[in-house]
Amino acid sequence: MVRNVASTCWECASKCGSLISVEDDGRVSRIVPNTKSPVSKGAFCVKGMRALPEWTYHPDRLTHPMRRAGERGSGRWERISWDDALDEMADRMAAIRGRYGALALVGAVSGAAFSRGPIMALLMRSIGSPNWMINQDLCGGCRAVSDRLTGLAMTNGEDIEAAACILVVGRNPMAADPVQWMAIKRAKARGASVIVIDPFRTSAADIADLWLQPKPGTDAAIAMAMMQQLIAAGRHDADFVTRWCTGFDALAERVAPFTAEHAAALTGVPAADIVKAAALYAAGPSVFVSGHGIDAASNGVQTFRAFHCLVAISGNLDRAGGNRRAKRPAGFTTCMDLLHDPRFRLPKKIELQTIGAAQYPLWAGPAGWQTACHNKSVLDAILTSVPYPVRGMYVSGVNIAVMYPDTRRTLEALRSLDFLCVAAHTMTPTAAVADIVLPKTTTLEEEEVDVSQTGACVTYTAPASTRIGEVRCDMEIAAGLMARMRDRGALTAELLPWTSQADLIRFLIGDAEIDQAALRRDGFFEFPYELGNFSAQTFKTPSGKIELYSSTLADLGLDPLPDYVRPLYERAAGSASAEFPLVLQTGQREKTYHHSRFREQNWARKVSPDPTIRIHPETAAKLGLADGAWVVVETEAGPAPCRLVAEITDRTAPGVVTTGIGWWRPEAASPEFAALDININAALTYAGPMDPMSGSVDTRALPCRLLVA
Ligand SMILES: Nc1nc2c(c(=O)[nH]1)N[C@H]1C(S)=C(S)[C@@H](COP(=O)(O)OP(=O)(O)OC[C@H]3O[C@@H](n4cnc5c(=O)[nH]c(N)nc54)[C@H](O)[C@@H]3O)O[C@H]1N2
Ligand SMILES: Nc1nc2c(c(=O)[nH]1)N[C@H]1C(S)=C(S)[C@@H](COP(=O)(O)OP(=O)(O)OC[C@H]3O[C@@H](n4cnc5c(=O)[nH]c(N)nc54)[C@H](O)[C@@H]3O)O[C@H]1N2
Ligand code: SF4
Ligand SMILES: [Mo]
Repeated sequence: MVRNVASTCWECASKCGSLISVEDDGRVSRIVPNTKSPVSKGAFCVKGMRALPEWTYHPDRLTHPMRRAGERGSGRWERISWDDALDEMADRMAAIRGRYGALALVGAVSGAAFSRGPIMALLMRSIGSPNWMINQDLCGGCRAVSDRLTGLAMTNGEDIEAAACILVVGRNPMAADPVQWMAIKRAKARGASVIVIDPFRTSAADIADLWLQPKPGTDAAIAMAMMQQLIAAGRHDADFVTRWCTGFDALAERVAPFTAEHAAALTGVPAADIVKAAALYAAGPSVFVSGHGIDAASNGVQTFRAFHCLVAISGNLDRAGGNRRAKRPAGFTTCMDLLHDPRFRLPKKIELQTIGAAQYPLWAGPAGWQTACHNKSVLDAILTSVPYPVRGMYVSGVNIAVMYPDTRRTLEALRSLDFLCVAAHTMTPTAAVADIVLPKTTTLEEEEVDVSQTGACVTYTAPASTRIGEVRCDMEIAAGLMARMRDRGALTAELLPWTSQADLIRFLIGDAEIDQAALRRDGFFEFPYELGNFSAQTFKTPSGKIELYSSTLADLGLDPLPDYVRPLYERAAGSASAEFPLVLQTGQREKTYHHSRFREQNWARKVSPDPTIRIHPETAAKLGLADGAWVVVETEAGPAPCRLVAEITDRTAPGVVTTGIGWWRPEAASPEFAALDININAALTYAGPMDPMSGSVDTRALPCRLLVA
């Protein structure tokens, strides 16, 4: 008898509602979208439908713990029991802790949005180390820092359904977020206007009423000009500004020189289009849909500050058709809440030693967004012992070797550790250099409860499939390690009090008024919330208001007002040189893959067999490049070249070349599985320059050149 389970796909942050068919043997045979989900409304993607079950039941799935049996990266492993794996992990971590101190141990995950984030953070804190790495400096770091500084708390709360105007900036929803993409298409069909700002002609640009194609990294000038237009025409929301914002006069003065003509000169977008964009946006309600295209950049926080101030002065915060602030049922603890909860913290003097907290206090350490480390500084610490030695690492939920810039240096750092343990689903380039590899559950085998902003409801992910082999989830691994560190007298504090995922979920739900039977039956539970309750749900800034002028930035000696900061390729001395004349964009999402995941799957490799780089016909002609030819890509500051396949298309601008991310080949013979060859991060530097507010480096707008391979 087939069992039907309502669940939520957790393969990405879109959190689509799913209906899962489970066979008698406990295996999942079918996954379809749940049209009743208020989050996704029937949206879904091939990763959730096909890649996730194939990953779960793939013959290459890691099914038992393994210990390295040869040199690092030799590919020789021996099967060991969980007891042996956890005992060895505890012995080696306790030894490092004894010799160098707890701070020499670091955890690594992708971020705090999944429960494995706080589990890792609280595990490391219990051991006495505030150090855990997240890859968010390469992801949504700039928007998060800006959002917090400005006081909006609006990430993911786009109310596209009720918007009259949708402003899409640096986002490719068709590939990255089907929930958003379906919502935009529905809004468009009912007559909403769509503005897209993107150097690349995306599918969203194809359906837009207005497509602005700026030079990469120049978007802040458009936002500044849109504010200038609104303020000059008196079309900003003066009541909202007076009641809830500080620093409006200073902002008005700052944006005054940003006439449409001035912005046009900076961005290459016609002034008339900027005027039109401002007029469409002013006739709201308008929703700002932003993406990675303007994040992960050394001017990223200032770019987001400009757009966030635009949202604020137009009164589009927390109103129907605007950007909703984060909501949760009273009594519910989110993963982010857990990280900041004083009951689960180390003493401040220890947390202040978090790697990177001194240089980037808005990002790393106790006052940082997710309290994590600054990643690049951790890699430096491993290689140089500055500010102190880092000798051991436990990685779960991130493929560091492929996804961080400068693959060679990242691998060098990982290989030089005294101890590295990696939890993964298949052998990855990161796991390949570990001492111990642990087999992880997939999200078909795990239970998660979370709050979705998109649908303002609690979502439930059911452990639908029976587990394959001896796989364990993060909470179980952490609990096993906690017990062993306790036995060895190697715990500083008891900050991870749960021993099962069910315990943790009970804690997160707390005393929130949630019908848990309905949540588990339907895969979601909607809760009532209020919009615009600014007196009750206050702004978390020093002034208690939305800070157009940021007092925190002023205190740190940084620019308290948003501004246009030129992109790297215009800032670097001698760039735009004959040597590196092109501008490289990385990270463009593909429907088939999630970052470096699913590369072992034949169907995906058929759809997308090789990493491509998109080149305008004029640029290709100048370089004598043919469609389908392998090209060598070098960036000006990058450590080494990589190889990609030329795809000639007029969707990109002349001189701007665009590639994806996450390439490696599981079947490749080298220990790095081709991550040093066809992975764009092999050609990128992680050295900076860095955003002074978030510590992010540029993963786009990089001076580069192409050579025929
Ligand atoms: N299928 C799939 N979906 C995913 C992922 C995946 O790997 N695969 N990853 C998920 C994750 S973690 C993330 S962070 C998101 C990322 O997804 P998105 O936020 O959509 O980010 P990107 O695809 O990197 O880039 C979006 C757009 O930004 C544009 N862009 C580049 N530079 C600039 C610029 O200077 N200005 C402007 N205005 N636009 C620019 C690019 O041309 C691109 O069209 O996707 C998520 N969804
Ligand atoms: N140059 C460049 N670099 C980038 C980007 C870019 O645009 N350009 N994008 C950046 C962005 S936005 C992001 S979010 C990062 C993504 O970087 P990663 O988070 O490293 O990307 P994934 O490939 O999804 O890696 C997940 C890995 O964790 C393992 N894993 C262990 N436990 C779990 C689990 O419980 N669930 C899952 N799903 N996996 C687990 C998986 O086996 C897999 O190997 O890359 C960043 N790097
Ligand atoms: S977009 Fe795809 S991978 Fe992401 S939650 Fe939805 S179905 Fe899963
Ligand atoms: Mo991301």
